[in-house]
Amino acid sequence: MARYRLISFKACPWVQRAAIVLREKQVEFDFVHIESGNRPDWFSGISPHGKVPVLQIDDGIALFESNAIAEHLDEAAGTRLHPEDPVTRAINRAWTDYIPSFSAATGAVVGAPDAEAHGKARAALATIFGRLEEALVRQQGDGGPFFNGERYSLVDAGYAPFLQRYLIVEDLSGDRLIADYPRLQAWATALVERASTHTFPPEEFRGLYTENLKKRGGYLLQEALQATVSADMTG
Ligand SMILES: N[C@@H](CCC(=O)N[C@@H](CS)C(=O)NCC(=O)O)C(=O)O
Repeated sequence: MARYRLISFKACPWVQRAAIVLREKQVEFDFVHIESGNRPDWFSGISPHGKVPVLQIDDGIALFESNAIAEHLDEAAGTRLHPEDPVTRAINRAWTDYIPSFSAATGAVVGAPDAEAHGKARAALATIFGRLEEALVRQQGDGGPFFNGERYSLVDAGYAPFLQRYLIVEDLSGDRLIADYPRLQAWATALVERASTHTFPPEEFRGLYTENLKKRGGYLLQEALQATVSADMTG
């Protein structure tokens, strides 16, 4: 069995996607957590884009890009997560290709500097949520809770980190857009409840992620995060 090392920033959603696939496949691996602002010299030698995740196999080959890593692991280890039917598989790949758009849209809602920009970002996110809701209705039929219904897939592994973060943002802000999209809400909940989603205990991760949100600033969470800063200072 190959030996896997996953080079990581602790709160990176793309790293988490790779880690989820490793956990779903029950493949043993070691995390090597590094810091964005303090990269070891060897990192530039194995990461052509200077990004994490990198999956090192047997101290030799180093794979990069979370989607390529997920696809490789699906072929190389354990039971396939991709559906067998070629058309369904293509649909799944189309929706994993959509993850960067989804991530950018949730990021825009969090990072919008003022009320006007936030309103626009929220409307754009609602359109994306609507598209995903339709896709879930088509893929799940009467089933669920995962993207294709009962069987967990690479689409689930890809969206889980972003839906987990988005639910934390909604929790902090009290702005519950996802509730208008029942399939999406149920999918997000099922993913957060799944053990493989979590690299850190949920409360610890919430703390890590909240620190990142504080650094990002942004109109939506200004008040909520101000309240946590005050609580930190008094408690
Ligand atoms: N498309 C890449 C995105 C990876 C990515 O953006 N990773 C971030 C951390 S979450 C990164 O390493 N950014 C470079 C930096 O922070 O300097 C993937 O899917 O692996």
